[in-house]
Amino acid sequence: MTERLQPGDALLIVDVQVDFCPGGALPIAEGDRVVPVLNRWIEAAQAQKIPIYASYDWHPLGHVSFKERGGPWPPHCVQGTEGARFHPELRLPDSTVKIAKGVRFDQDQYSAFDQTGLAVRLRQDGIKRLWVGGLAEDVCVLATVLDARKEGFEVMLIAEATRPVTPQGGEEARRKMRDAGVQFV
Ligand code: VGL
Ligand code: ZN
Repeated sequence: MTERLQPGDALLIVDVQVDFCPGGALPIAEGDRVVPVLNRWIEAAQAQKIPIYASYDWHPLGHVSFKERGGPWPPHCVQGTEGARFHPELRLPDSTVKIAKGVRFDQDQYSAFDQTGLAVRLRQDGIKRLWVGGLAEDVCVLATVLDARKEGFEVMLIAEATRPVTPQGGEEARRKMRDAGVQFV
């Protein structure tokens, strides 16, 4: 695993938050299982001075994606709440670059690239290839990975470090990602 990380790589961790794990407001089956896997990747990245980026869903109260506004989701990852925190066992170093998303009042942002400027920052940091894990595979991981490919980054999806909202959604997401040139590891 470590010998495959190389200069120009980065680790991108998508939305590993309390609300997306069992017991949370929008729980994904086995969502918490990605945490120990990602911790190993975090350790490897740090050992090789590979930068780490972590996105987080950060919705205002009454967000447009919530059912109360006609959106598809129960309220989740509301700014400042316990559920919006990173999973307590995820060992993100202080040097992690964090990306807030889902903050707009008028639309959702599934992708960590959507109107965040992330592609610019990654290019400034000399990043060419992203190792990606997190939640959910068929929602925000999918959207993030497809945008990463559109922006010209190579993408390595860490299969054991992600879980879908639904199994069928996961299958479809993996097909779309494969078609977009994502490598699965
Ligand atoms: C997500 C549903 C709603 C995600 C975010 O991070 O995958 N899913 N908001
Ligand atoms: Zn959300």
